[in-house]
Amino acid sequence: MWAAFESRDEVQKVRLASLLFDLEAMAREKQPSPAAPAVDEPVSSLDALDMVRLPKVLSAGAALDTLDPLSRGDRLHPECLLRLLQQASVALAGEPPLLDLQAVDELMVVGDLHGSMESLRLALAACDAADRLAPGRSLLFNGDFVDRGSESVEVLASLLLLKHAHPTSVWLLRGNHEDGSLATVYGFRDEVREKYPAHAERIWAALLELFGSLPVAAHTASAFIVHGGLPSAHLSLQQLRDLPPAARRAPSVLRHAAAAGKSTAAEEAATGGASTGGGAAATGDGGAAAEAEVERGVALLRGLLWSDPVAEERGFEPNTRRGGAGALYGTDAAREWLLRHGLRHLVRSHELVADGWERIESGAGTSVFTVFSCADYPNGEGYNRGAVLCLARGAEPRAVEFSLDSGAAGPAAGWGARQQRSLAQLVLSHRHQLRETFEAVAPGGRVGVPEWCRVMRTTLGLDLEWELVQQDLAATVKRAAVAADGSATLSDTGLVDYGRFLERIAASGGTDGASGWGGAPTAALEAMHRNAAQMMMVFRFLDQDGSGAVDAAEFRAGVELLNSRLPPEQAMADVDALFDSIDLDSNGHIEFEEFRAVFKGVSPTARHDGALPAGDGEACEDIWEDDPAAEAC
Ligand SMILES: [Mn+2]
Repeated sequence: MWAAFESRDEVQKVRLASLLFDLEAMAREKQPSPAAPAVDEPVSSLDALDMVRLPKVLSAGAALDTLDPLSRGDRLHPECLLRLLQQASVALAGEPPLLDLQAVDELMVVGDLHGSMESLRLALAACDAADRLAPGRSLLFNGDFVDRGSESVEVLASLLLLKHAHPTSVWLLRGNHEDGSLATVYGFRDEVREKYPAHAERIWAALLELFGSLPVAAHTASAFIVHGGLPSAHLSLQQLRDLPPAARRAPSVLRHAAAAGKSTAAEEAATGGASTGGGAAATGDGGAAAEAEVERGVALLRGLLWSDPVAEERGFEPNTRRGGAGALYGTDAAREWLLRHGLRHLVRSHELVADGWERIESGAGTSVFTVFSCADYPNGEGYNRGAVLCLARGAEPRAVEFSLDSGAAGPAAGWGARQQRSLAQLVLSHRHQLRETFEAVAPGGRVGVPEWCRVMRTTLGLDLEWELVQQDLAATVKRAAVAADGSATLSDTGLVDYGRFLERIAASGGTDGASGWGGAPTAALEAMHRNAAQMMMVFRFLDQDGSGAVDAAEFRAGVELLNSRLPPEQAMADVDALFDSIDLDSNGHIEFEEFRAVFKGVSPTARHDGALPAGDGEACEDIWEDDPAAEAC
């Protein structure tokens, strides 16, 4: 049931990723970065002592020997990591975008790993392939190696070492998180910076190169394997074989048509400077046509990596759940496509499923499998099993499940604290809207459970199984009756007191419990609160010198950039009023604490005196609703 919640989170992250994209481009225009230092500072000898080194000439045996120390938590020496990334990029880029695995007798497919070394270890054990592979067997990792978990570097390095040791029986496909923009907002880039502070920029550049060298799909005699799925009915295997190399090399597939038209170079620079060759194509006479072809290739990639199946006959629809990236494809769409290509199974990953795998029957003997191999996703906080899928010639696909034996409470024990917190935040940021809606449907202050669920579902736009969380979130009112003999009985009215429910959420939603909003928030502040994550990122970004303050000019430039991406009627007006309302001490700078106060809701009463017109907040909200990824698809 948390899939809906996760995908909501993902929509926000996608928006954040494309926003960051533009902000980075903006900052570069404003303030060209100084030339990178030619030589990295050496890693201190003390640090280096503990680090795992790879021989210059890496044998298969030496590569496999390195898996153990990595799984024990040892760190690869930065120079060795760089060399591994660079060598792997060359090797992977030499493979076609569509891998032809028809000759493989048994293919084990591993799904999303998301930075979990323990899940990788269990997945390899489930594949019975920890260090060797029998002839005729292959191992395919179906993308999303990085992000969300804290061991993304080690997971990726392990996969590259496995690939190095078994170049013709280990296969790596690109996932939507093997993406410069997405991995910047989902934590992988921070992990690299934290683990390799002195080498982070060089390693990041090598990682972007690696992302752009990964193949994107594979097929056996009976199955098509890709991270997300089918972007449209028109997809053909030939189209994949013909994917323009420059499109495949794109360090991010999230770039949208508007930005691409403006400045491919700025975009490349924004994601870390990996050269894609797309810029070179633009210099010739057929430059525009070549660039358009690359754009189409990138859009195709985005569709392959981001699409999701639905278990209904629905053809193709825009994938609103993912902020518009990729498509939703129905069982009819999958069946028709598979039959047309003489295939039976579509094997994809990309979605959390409770047992680590899921099969959607799509009719006429065809099916869509989801394989997700990160157990207790994300980062050990969830409760799901992981699985791998075995595709053997002449046999039905077979899943092998595994779970992290944490011994902790299972899924029935309740929600993860993180999910509870996120949900409280979400309700808090829609408090006014919820109250209005409740009042409209049930003016008396109490609402029936089905109606409560409906209002929550539609107002928050979150397709959660609200019936299951209702009792936890908003218990029904109990009525005590005292009989003549003095005995008391408690009866359930079946009604939720929505006023009390919203008050309780307000009290618990603030990070320090008691403060909540401190007073009646304006709708505008509420709308801004809703976008806290994005605005935080904006702040951190605008604060170029790290002084902890953003001045009015910087603020204005940021808003203007965002306005330039919006239809005029949605543009954010009255930027000065907005700035002033955040600049509480009126010193001409927005300090981080001021900024944060707005989003944390511990806003002093000065915030509620009408300085911030409601319209601004709503326009602010619209920016994020206006998703560039959606435009492009
Ligand atoms: Mn994914």
